[in-house]
Amino acid sequence: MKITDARVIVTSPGRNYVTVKIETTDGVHGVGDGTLNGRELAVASYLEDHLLPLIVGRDPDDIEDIWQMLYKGAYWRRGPVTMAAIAAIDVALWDIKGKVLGTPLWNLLGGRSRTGVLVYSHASGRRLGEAVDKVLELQAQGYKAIRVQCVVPGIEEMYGTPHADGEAEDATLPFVERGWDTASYLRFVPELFRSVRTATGPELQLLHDAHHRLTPIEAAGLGRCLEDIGLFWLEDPVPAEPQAGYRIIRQHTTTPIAVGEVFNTVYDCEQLVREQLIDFLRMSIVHAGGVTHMRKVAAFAEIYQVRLGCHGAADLSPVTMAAAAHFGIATHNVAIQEYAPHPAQANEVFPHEWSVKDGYLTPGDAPGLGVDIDEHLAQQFPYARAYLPISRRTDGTMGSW
Ligand code: KDG
Ligand code: MG
Repeated sequence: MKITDARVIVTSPGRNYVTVKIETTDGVHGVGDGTLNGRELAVASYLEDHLLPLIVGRDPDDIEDIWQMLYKGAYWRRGPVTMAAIAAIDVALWDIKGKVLGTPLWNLLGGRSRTGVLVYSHASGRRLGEAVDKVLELQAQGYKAIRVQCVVPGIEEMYGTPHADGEAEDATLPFVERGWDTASYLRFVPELFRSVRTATGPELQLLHDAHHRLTPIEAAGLGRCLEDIGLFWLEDPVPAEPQAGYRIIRQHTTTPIAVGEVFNTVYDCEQLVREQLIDFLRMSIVHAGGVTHMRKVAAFAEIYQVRLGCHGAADLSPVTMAAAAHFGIATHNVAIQEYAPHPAQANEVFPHEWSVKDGYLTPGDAPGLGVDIDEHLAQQFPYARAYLPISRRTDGTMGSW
């Protein structure tokens, strides 16, 4: 079997997605996601101009060899653009292998470790009461784990919460700056979670994303304040470039810590995992080199009792969610999967077998990934340039988004 054609499809059914479709001499095709929110065309060019010409004519069975060729052959290794592009090809090759062998991806990864992958959904509000109501609504729908974000009084627009006009937080054009005030945030979050916990009772798993906004000592204090809530995790408390900062958080609180949605190779998490400075790793198949690399990340983390809770915002396409479902079913140390529903048109462009029911994600039994792209429909949604925002603190300095 040989690869006969490989192309990139950029489409925007509600938001931008970059997809690779690989065709073979056997008439079987595979799909992979390479979406990098706000930088989609960089990945599309990397694929079209540099990687796809290298794979046409190769045997799609040799996934590991192709992965090594794409990773090492660039000389310039790692980075989000490179690793998303490699991931798109890698996942499409796993899809092809499953289809050729007539078996779902989870079966190629060692079979089932569980019957369903626990997911967490997002509850958010512009006011505390609204956020609590949303949590109760999702709990009633069967979700067993819910991430809670709420606009902090005094900060008008912020990460993970609806805008004043009711629209969900998203990448936009033009590029926007949002306000940020750490002191108000640190005062408000414990109050938010006390109200949520009182309303939900003890069993619901609660999560929160600080989205890289704090310093280590601020994060340590917040973690300590939230200990009686029993959070499932506090995510991205500090930016993860200086990783030793996580030692400070660890020394002060038992609130579990999740990090890593912006990581793209095992080297980005090596110290955090080896020193057991975190509890959950958020790396995802699309941003970390595909199934081939994420298997190695998971195996490494397992040795140190670090579990996976992969990134799954709606900017990761339904193709990545399919891959995550198979990976989560097969991989022993996957603890949870983020799940944010995709726009309705995206579900039409990417028809899929995976589903979420009663708080669990299952991949379905179709061979390969069980997801496809309707190319004709995709053409009706042209790419629309959009940027994630950035935050600016009350004193006028630039902060992290
Ligand atoms: O594109 C960036 C988003 O995916 C990210 O901001 C979402 O932090 C996020 C999360 O935890 O889902
Ligand atoms: Mg996050």
